[in-house]
Amino acid sequence: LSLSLTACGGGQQGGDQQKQEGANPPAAGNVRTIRAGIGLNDQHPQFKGLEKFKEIVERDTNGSIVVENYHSGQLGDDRAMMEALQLGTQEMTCPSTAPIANFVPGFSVFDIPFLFPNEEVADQVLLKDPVGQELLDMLPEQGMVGLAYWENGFRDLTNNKHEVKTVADFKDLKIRTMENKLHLAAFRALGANPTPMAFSELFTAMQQGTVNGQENPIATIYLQKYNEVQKYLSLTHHVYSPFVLLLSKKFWDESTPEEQEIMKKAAQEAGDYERKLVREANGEYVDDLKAAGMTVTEITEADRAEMKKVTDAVLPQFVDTIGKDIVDKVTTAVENASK
Ligand code: TK8
Repeated sequence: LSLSLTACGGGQQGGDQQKQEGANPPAAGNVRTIRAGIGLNDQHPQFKGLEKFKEIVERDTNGSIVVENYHSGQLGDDRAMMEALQLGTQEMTCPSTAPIANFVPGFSVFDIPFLFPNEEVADQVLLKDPVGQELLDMLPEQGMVGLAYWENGFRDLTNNKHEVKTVADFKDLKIRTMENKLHLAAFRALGANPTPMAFSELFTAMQQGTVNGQENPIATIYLQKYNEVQKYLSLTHHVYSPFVLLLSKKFWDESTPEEQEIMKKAAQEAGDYERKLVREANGEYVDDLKAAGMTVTEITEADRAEMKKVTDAVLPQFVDTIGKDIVDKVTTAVENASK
């Protein structure tokens, strides 16, 4: 077996005695399983990222940690899965930061509309500025460990009533938002009639007309086939949603320092891969959505500035909850990265 592992593991480890010893398979009783669940389906880059994470972790721990991936809300919605992580009855999930803010309010800093001008600035703030790690460090207190930032992406608006170009067009749209107070307040300020709802209920809600609009990145809109129930797509890019790959603190604490290191590195590497796939997908699918019959509307810079002015007005009431310190650090990091 040691021979075949060497053969699969690549030649570069060939003469390394240390590594070969490490390649002994763990005793059967020591194998621990990470059950990872997400709300998106298995076509989404996020699921492919989880498959990459599985590949790396199983390889580098020589199978002492096994990863089982579940999609489409098979293990529950974002809130239920995070609660299961806290209880230690599920090991991994990868929600947007918006629902994480119900557990660690600081994450709501990323719910500030029109905060990031582009993906490069998002990368700089999340992956390079210390404030990204500072926020992840608040998770263990809530029974979760943040292994890495992944990407959901810039969110765009769809609806089934009329084209949305300007602030005035939001009026009376029944928009599903994530379960997040800042998102609710922002859409209310824009004149819409927002309803918070779990992602797993969204498709049916649009189909049945409980809501007539929603907002998510292009990859989600296309891969979840929202074009079947939504006619209008507006490229608002109103919020950038990071994902955080979360592990239950229980599983983390039961892991050796070597395993922790492997999981952390795998989370980052799989995240780089996922981010690349998401960006390709978000670029690619607008034309496919047009071809599928959606009306795609660009937002002018002037109209986007008008939207920002409206949503900026709700921010003061959230600063204390998020933490002024975090808001200042993130906005400064955005300014520096935008120079
Ligand atoms: C999937 C969600 C989704 C998010 C949402 O579980 O709820 O709209 O954007 O990607 O995390």
